[in-house]
Amino acid sequence: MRFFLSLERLAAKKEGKKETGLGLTVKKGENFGEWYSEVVVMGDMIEYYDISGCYILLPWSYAIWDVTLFLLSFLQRFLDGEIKNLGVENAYFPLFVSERALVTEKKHVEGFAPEVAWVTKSGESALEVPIAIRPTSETVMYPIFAKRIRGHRDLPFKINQWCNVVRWEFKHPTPFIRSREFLWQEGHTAYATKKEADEEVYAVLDLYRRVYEELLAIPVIKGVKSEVEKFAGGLYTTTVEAFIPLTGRGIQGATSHCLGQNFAEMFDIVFEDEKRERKKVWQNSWGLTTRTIGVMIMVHGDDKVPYKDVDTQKLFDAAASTARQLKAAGLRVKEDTRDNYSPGWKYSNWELKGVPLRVEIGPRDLANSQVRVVRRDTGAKEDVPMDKIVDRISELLEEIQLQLLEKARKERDDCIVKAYTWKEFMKALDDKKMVLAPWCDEEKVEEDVKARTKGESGAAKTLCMPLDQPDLPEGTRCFASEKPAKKWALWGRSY
Ligand code: 86X
Repeated sequence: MRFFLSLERLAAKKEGKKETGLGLTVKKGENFGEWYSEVVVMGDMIEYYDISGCYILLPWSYAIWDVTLFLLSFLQRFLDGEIKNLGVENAYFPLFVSERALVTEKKHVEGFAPEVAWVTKSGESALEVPIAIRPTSETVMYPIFAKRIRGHRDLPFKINQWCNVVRWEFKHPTPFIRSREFLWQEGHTAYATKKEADEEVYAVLDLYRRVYEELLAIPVIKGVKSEVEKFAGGLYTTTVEAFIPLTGRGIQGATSHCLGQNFAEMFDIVFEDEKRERKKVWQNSWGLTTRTIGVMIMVHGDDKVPYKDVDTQKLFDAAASTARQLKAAGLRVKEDTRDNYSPGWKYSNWELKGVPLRVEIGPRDLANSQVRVVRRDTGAKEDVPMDKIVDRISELLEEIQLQLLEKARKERDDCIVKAYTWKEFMKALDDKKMVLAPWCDEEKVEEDVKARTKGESGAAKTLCMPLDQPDLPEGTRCFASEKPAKKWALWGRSY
């Protein structure tokens, strides 16, 4: 799979579209990689950059990230609001990490080292000590945790930050999905007891599920990562896993870790408990990134480029008044008053960008005091009296959101297959499915499955052990080792 088009070709395509009114040149189902590249560029979401793996997030896609804040703050201050509801405060830590801090926790940096980007010069002179750019902020934050946490009254200690991070990846980059710089929120918390830490891990995981399901209309599976796939610096890792039906790949949506006491040990984050005994804190960390935007495009994007033409009419006043009412009701509205494009071209353009509802106002509508509302998902059209637009449009948006989620969930569920034997497992993988299989939960067997499935499209791995476990009758055997099965694991190829 290649997600790459040359800058020149992309530019030519963009120009070509403007001149000829042509839409996407490839269908989602025919060449998914190329389709994705075209959508993110022609939909005005991404601009390429002269450093490989770096992308400009244009307002149209950045708005999703913003909206994940705004809409939610609108709908009870969602992600940021909910994080604050968990008692976590926002702060901002530096972009740069000293080498000394970075290597404090060896296990954590081990394996990641090749991905760390370093600043080695200022102007022409070499820096005395090179400085790393944060790939994640454990090593930036935890010295401060150690300093500020003294006694049990300082706990829990809960910090979140919205920021950029840099990981110099060498795998093929893909806009939003895998870029060398990306945006995220990273939450870092410290507790006196494991029980409190455990509770937060799952509270945050459910918050992430809600971001996917309630905001982006993407079904996810909550689960625990295997020992092989977990974050090595922590105790256990939980995940929300999404699925891209067309490529048959799972994708990690967000992650919530219990770090245990490893970092407390390394960074000496200790407190005096009620009995004046020195204790190490229990820590969590959790993050959700702009990858969410890529998953949304991959799951809900389509080939729709309509070309219906109507008379060009300038009914700006009616349009402005409609937009004003909708905005006052808290809806996001874009008035397209460009008169150098035909209505048909403009419809195509907004379809491509994925706007869920289009409101058209023509002379006939004006005469009848109505507007025409067109749903993107079903294509359904209806005439709505002007004095009912706010209520009706709010209702429609709600309906679209629910139907998108249900449609994506059904499509995802159709791609989950239960396999009890190696043969069934391989068949399902070949059919681009995710596989739910009884497993002995042994690391060696997991590595073995990876090795045996290695091929052109990448090895299969455990995506998670779903929290929601089907029945596992006594005597069920592992699909791979035929040893007694301990749990159901979800397997698949992934991003
Ligand atoms: C793991 C762990 C954790 C806070 C999260 O997943 C959520 C938010 N952090 C991140 N991870 C690394 O620790 C890491 C470290 C280095 Cl040095 C690196 F270059 C890349 C990394 N990638 C992931």
